[in-house]
Amino acid sequence: MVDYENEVKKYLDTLSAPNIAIIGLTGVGKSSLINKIFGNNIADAGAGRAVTTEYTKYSPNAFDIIDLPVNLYDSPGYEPGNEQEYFVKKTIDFLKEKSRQGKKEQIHLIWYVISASAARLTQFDIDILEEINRNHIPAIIVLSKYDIAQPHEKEEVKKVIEEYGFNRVYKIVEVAADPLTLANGSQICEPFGMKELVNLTTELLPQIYLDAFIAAQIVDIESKRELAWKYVREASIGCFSVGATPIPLTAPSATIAALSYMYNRIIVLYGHSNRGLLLAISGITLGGVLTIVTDGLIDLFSLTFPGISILTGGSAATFTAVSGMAFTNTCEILAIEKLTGTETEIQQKLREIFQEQFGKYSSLRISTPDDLDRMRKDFIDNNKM
Ligand SMILES: Nc1nc2c(ncn2[C@@H]2O[C@H](COP(=O)(O)OP(=O)(O)OP(=O)(O)O)[C@@H](O)[C@H]2O)c(=O)[nH]1
Ligand SMILES: [Mg+2]
Repeated sequence: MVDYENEVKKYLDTLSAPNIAIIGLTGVGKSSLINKIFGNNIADAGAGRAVTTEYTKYSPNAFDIIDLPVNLYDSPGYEPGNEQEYFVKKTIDFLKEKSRQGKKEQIHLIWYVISASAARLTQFDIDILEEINRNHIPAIIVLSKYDIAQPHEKEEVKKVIEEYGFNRVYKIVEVAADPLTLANGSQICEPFGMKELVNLTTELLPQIYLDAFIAAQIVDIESKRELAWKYVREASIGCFSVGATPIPLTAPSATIAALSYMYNRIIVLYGHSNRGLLLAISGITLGGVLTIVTDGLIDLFSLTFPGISILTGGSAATFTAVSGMAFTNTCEILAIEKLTGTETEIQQKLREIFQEQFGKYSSLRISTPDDLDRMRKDFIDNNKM
């Protein structure tokens, strides 16, 4: 019996988590941005004065089912005109100290947040941005509160950014993480710019941090699906390589173990999602989900390949890909749909969802790696949410 809970945790430990610092004046919307991108209200957002007073690393929310595989550092709430030099020094010291601690600890990316409605850059912004540039730390300038900025304010802030040449060194993205609420309780527009920020971030982060970052963010489900495909593809292609271990159908636990790395990678991708898998299936851990799903796999094997007891090459690749795609779809469904009922009912629903998804692909056959690559587009497109 595979201990999935433990397997998921062990896999999480192998992921390299990027260090992202979110820097900007107090009230520009740093916490709101963090909450929108990583969900679960992990950051303290609020109107009023300096909510955050030190460079703080956000610790995972107590309600989180798995640790957030990203380390977020939020800048202290600094108000213009108030001990400016002290705060600039504090920021520079923080960045230097992190960098001194080595590659794993250094800040890998900065989201530098400026309120578009401020129509200007403060000396604090300029000093910090220049320091970041001198230290060659990748950064993105986030123009926040774009929903309430007047056209002349937007123009003004961009003009100043150009005057200092920051537009040549930094990408700029316009966002509204928490648009203004009207008297009738609705927001003046939908939040925007979050996906753009996520996409720019994936362009700037070193490769080794991408899996963790894409798993941690919750605004770009398509990028999770793209990555899930990569995991499915790698596992399936592995079945063709010379000397690949056959998947022995006769030993159920070995069968599942052979595929568990792929399942772990996929479920961790969706552990943080719009609603969070935890909200979707109350009381069941990620390991529990895996156990329920994989318990049903043996029966699905024999239905797909009647009379075969050892899978090798094409049939192993087929089974790996079909179960991997079905599992990805199941995770996506769990991430947006809340399963309700008693524990037994929830488990039953979960089994049914997986079986239905498995059925969608079970007539596919893969004989060569090319067959697999031909399936990619359908998988990515057909099931976009
Ligand atoms: N209109 C509008 N308001 C926003 C937006 N983002 C944040 N706000 C509001 O701005 C206020 C401050 O937001 P926070 O996210 O707490 O700002 P912060 O940068 O974390 O502030 P400190 O922690 O004090 O440094 C809150 O009332 C938010 O609702 C936005 O995109 N548009
Ligand atoms: Mg804050």
